[in-house]
Amino acid sequence: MLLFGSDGLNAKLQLALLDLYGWSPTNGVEFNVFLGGSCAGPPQIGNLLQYDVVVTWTACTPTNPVGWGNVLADYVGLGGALVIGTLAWSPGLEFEGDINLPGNSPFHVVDGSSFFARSFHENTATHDATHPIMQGVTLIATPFSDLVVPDPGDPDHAAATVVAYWDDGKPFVGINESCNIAGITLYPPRFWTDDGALLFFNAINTVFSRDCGEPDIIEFTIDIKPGSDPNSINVRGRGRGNIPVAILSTSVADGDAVDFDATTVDPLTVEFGPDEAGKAHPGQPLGHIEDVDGDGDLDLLLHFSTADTGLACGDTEATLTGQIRGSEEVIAGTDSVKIVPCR
Ligand SMILES: [Ca+2]
Ligand SMILES: [Ca+2]
Ligand SMILES: [Ca+2]
Repeated sequence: MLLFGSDGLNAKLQLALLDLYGWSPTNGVEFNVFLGGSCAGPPQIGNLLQYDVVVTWTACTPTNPVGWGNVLADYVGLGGALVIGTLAWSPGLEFEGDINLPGNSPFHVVDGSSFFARSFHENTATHDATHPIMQGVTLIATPFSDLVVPDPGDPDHAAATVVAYWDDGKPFVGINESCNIAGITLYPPRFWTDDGALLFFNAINTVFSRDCGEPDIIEFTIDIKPGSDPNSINVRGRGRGNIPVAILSTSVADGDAVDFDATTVDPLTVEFGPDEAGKAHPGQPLGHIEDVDGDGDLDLLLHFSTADTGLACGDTEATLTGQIRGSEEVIAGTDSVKIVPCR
């Protein structure tokens, strides 16, 4: 692991990490620390590639911030893993260049800065307690932090995940979709309290392993073209139109395998078919809630444009995915299809 710190503030982090890793000269964890490193000009890619993980810290104005951002992006592109710690991901403090391309840094660049003391208490702060980065992290305070970790409303960073917020609701910890670049915003080691080093330890291990944990996928039952079997899909000419797909509610009491209430599915999150078509009529946020299969419980009926689904000759089944309203839980169901006309 290679650590670039600024302002000489990395000594406490280094010592804490060595302690957490049970470091000894023989355990194979090699640390290399550049004091003041991130204020200087960017390193050479060949230097970075000697390390599995690079940790950077910016609480100063980097020399050649574009060069920094480009070489770090190159490093990750060549298989490296990165933890970016920062006081603020705002002009004058952040790395620029390719590291800010979509899919790389989970940070959202903000104009201007507003630094506040912040605290994180696991009992009161919004966070994903199951995320590997947050394991054992219960309490951190910091005298300064800017509001910089990802803005899910920013389309360039929509794929990044906010793992934790400070108690005041400002973003705190984020990670990119590939799980190889983590971002943490708090004023650095000299001042933080409690689990700050553990947070970095977890982040380093997470990006090293690329293991962000997978959300559980809830399997549910769909019926493509309710009332029809086989489910013939006409992919040509006038007959194409829309495909109705029912998400069926199930209940263990009725002899089904799982309890599932189809009316809790957010219709705006559903995707269907190889091209992941959204529901037809996106301007109408709701699907049709009705008892599609006549078994007494309410189901959710949605329609999809056949052309948008990407279904084509050779396909024998189609999958619908989505999310439960107000939840990160991913759901998926699959049913058979018979594509016509096909020779
Ligand atoms: Ca059917
Ligand atoms: Ca049912
Ligand atoms: Ca029903």
